[in-house]
Amino acid sequence: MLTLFSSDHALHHPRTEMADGKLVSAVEIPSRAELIVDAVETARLGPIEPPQTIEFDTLTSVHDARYVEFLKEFWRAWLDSGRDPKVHDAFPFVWPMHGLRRITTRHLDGLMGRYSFDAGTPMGPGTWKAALSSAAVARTGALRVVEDQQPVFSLCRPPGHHAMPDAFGGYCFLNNAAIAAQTFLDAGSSRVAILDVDYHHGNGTQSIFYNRRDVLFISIHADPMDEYPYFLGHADELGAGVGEGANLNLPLPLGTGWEDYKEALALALRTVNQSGAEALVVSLGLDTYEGDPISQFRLNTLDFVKMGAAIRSVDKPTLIVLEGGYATDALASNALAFFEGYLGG
Ligand code: SP5
Ligand code: ZN
Repeated sequence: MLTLFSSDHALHHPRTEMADGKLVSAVEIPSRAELIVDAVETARLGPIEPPQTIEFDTLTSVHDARYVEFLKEFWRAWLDSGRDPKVHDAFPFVWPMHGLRRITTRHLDGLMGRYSFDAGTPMGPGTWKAALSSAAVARTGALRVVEDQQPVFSLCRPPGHHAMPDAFGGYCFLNNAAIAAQTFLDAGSSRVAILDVDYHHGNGTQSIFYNRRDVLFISIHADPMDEYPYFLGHADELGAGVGEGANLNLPLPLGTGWEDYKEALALALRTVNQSGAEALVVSLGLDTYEGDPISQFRLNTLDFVKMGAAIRSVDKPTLIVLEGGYATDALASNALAFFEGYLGG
């Protein structure tokens, strides 16, 4: 199996994040990707290649152009506005909630609020370049699936599935899975399915395609009544307009283990199989692991073998896109376990 990877991911290296009323150590850190790429190499899963460059127009096929421009110019604007260049992690702290106006201000704090939805996603000097490389890894992955008619692993970092059409959050800036799905459509697929197995609901991916029927979005995740991102990912969100019926959320209780998870996965896979989709994008989060530091599902390493095998039963051109997963001591073995199951040992 081909793996796509860009060392530019390391340009995004947050040190802190906001949690529990404190600045705590960031969990979405470069070692995540390094551990996985080392494991792919050591296990000889196949070639590891860098992505092609990605065009601005590709990004704006799923994101608002002014949002992308904001990301691109952010650090320059931070410095130009006289902020301390030694401050490594920038956070928004004010948002245009209902009753306030969703305008793009001159002041950077207003702009940051306009283009984000949480305070848990640090931005630094290299964030844009890293996010751009991650999107390129996803897009090139989809192109290679089309070209080679073989499954491909896009080892994306930073992750993407929380990134909204016009807002960053959840450690995500550009929606890699959405860019991959759009790439399949642009390459001739009439319909694409996205299966999101990250522990957290993929609110960004859902939002991008919510009014469309050419992309089916299916997500298995911790019940947002009890878990981030709280405000999307509930079972009654079915899609809207012509997209009604093309969105399926399967929220599960905190503490869910494989016995219950596999039932939801079976339903999700039946739905993919019956969808008429001509390609599959898997948003692979490894944060469903029992030892994940910010998550509360109970899958173990052997369960990832079963997950990989189950997903492989889908007979469609498939791209696997990395999302979350923060248990650095187990990321390599969990990723390899998934691919052991997926590639058939
Ligand atoms: C891609 C992805 O997995 N993003 C996840 C974003 C989660 N952000 C909220 C994290 C809140 C963690 N709070 C943990 C408290 C532990 N005491
Ligand atoms: Zn996650």
